[in-house]
Amino acid sequence: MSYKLFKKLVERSKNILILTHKGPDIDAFSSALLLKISLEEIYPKKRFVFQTKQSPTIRLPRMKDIEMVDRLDSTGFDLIIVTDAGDISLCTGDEDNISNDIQKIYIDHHDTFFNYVHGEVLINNNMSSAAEEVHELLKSVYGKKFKLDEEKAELVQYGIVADTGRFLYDVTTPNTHRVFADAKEIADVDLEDFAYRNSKFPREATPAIIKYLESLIIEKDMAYMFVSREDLENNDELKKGASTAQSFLRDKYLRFIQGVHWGFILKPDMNIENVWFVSFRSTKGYQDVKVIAEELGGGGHTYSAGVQIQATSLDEVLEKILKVVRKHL
Ligand SMILES: [Mn+2]
Repeated sequence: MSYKLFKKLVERSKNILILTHKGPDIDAFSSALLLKISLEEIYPKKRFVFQTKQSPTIRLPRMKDIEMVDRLDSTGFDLIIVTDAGDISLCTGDEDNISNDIQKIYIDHHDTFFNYVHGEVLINNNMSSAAEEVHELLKSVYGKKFKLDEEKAELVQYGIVADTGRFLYDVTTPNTHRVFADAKEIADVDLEDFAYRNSKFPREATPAIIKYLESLIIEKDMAYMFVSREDLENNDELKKGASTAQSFLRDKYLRFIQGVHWGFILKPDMNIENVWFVSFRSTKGYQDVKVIAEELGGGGHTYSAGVQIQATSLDEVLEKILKVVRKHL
């Protein structure tokens, strides 16, 4: 199966490029770094390069192993391994130079599946995190040759803790705890400190947070917030802070209002005209937002789902969403 194919493909390659998704989160960095430093130990004669265009927002072990680039470039590589994403389109933009002809392996854990063409390998056992996927892959393929040291053990824990919300989310399985326990035995990560550092956001996001909050509308037990494309286009400060504001309010505000259990938050795609990102969040025992996202053409999980919608104006996109949402109110 794909574990065997992974080994075969790595063994016949000399120059291996490791990539992860755009706007990498902690699990993306942790899984890619874990893979890179482990494979380097197992194959000292091969070259492994991990390219990204952004650096982590918190300090991670072996961060110096990240090659920061302005554009991703696969020239000179004979294999690409992607972690925490199931398709190259999630990793690259127009400025990048990634060849279609190079063999690709995806190590992912998300529910979204793509169409795989000849020469593309997918490893996805739907685990808690890409870090857990990489750990299980390496352990299974390389046995004792894959050894957790302090740095690797920390990366495993950071990836798992970040993607399970400190084991709160349903993606946590008994195996997640086993992998975590093995890593914790080698290096003890301070979870409280990590969670605190990981939930920091830049103060520059404040104007965008205010803008979003001004838009807040509550209907029954559902709340939503939005900003218009014009708001962001005409104000650089808002434009810069919009993504952070959106994720902060989505995860820490929306469904914590008394009487509210679910809702959505809307953000225009500033790269593609007429495209909007909608993120839904819900609470156990209340609305299944996956159903709503699917009805709109998107997908996700019961309590966390999303969709991209095409619409020429804020009014139009809100109308499209609310038409579906109100059926469930
Ligand atoms: Mn992940």
